[in-house]
Amino acid sequence: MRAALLLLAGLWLIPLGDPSVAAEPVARPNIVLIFIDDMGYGDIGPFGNTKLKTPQLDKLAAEGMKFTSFYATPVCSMSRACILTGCYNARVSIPGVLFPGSQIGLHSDEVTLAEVVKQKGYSTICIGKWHLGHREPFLPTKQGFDSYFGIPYSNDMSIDTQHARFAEDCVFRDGMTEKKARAEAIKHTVPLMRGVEVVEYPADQATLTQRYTEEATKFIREHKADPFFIYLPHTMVHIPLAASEKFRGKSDGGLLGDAIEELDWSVGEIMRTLKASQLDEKTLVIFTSDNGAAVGSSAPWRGKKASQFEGGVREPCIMRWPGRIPAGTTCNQIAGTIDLLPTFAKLVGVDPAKERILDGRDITPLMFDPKAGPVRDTHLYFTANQSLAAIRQGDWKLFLAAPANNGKAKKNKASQGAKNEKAATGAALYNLAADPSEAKDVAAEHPEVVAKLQAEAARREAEIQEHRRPAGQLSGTK
Ligand SMILES: [Ca+2]
Repeated sequence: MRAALLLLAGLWLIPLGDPSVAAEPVARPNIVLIFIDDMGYGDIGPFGNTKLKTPQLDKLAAEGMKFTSFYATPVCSMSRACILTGCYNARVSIPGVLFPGSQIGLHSDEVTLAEVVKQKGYSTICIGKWHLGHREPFLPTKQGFDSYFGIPYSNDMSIDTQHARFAEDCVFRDGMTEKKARAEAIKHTVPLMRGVEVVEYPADQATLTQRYTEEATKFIREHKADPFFIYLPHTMVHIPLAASEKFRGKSDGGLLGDAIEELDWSVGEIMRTLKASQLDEKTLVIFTSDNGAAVGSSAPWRGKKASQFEGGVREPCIMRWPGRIPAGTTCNQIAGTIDLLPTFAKLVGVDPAKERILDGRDITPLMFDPKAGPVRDTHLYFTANQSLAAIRQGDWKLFLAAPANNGKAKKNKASQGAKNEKAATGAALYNLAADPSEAKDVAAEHPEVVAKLQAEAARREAEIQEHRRPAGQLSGTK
């Protein structure tokens, strides 16, 4: 009936699987996006871990959809650029990792996830590790988030002694003073910020997961009536690992296990709060990670953090939205963090591609139908230096050359996964269906596939270089 009325009005309704889903053009769910740092594919129960207890994530997966070909990138900042802009990091000129001395950040002209949903009146908050520029013009509150609470970059870094802006009531811990903070940058000692000001230094990392969770649940309770978007890029499980007293020493997986089990608890608290607020059915919850395991497990894939093998970039991902995403299902199609922006845009009813090229695609067809065909059959693997290292098309994956040096990220002890790449030299072709662990280079047997993928890679990289957009610069710097 509704379709007929729309037809009479001159509109055409494209059926997408279940017609009751397709007939609802704009759903405007609340969105909670949980983005773990350095957690690998094999680190949690739903994706095969048998050692750690992750009952809340097991439940999330049982009530939602697991994605088994969900791509992020090898390291932190570039991964955040992808998830927030819907583009490969090379298109928005964000390198692998930014540092406390970095003068750049995500360009203010980029339209972030928060700015997309803001157009439809969403309340937005960023809680956790930002890592897209710590200088004031680049912070979350300048990129569409109403508020921000978290650390500006990785927890193994140090304070920007020159530019940190301390709140009047900043809590200085461990005998620290502003004078001492300005005098020396100490590794593994980072500021905790609210808005654009430092509110605690050094941040008490053992309680961050707990405090981020409290911030998120408070936000949910306070925004029951509005649509909202919570972006929760956790500080854990990047090294130095930490867990609160309640979880420390409790898991069978050392401090990493404790931290992961605390993150699982955090997911449970958020779900409990959504239910108590009667927002369960109105909320899309997404759980994923920014790159492969640093100290944990990327099993069954080859490689870990910083690698372009699947273990560096293919992440556990769970999406739950009762009544919309079929429960207990799995999607094996190619998808990834770059697809979230066009997907959110579709869900809230915004056209994000009007003035800019996006690399991601709307993956709602995958979310709503586990039998759906591919939305995009190609994925590009960019390096920290923003060059193209590999391309996947369908089941074929071609390394264009020896996997590139992942730049500064390699210096990080947590990035030792890069070592695992050494075996691959020159162009190498893998069939991910027949050989998911990328053990056997079959380039010599399939020269026509190599040639086709090389041509496609060259075409795609040339397009991105041609339409590349700059990173944000501080005024007065180049
Ligand atoms: Ca990371």
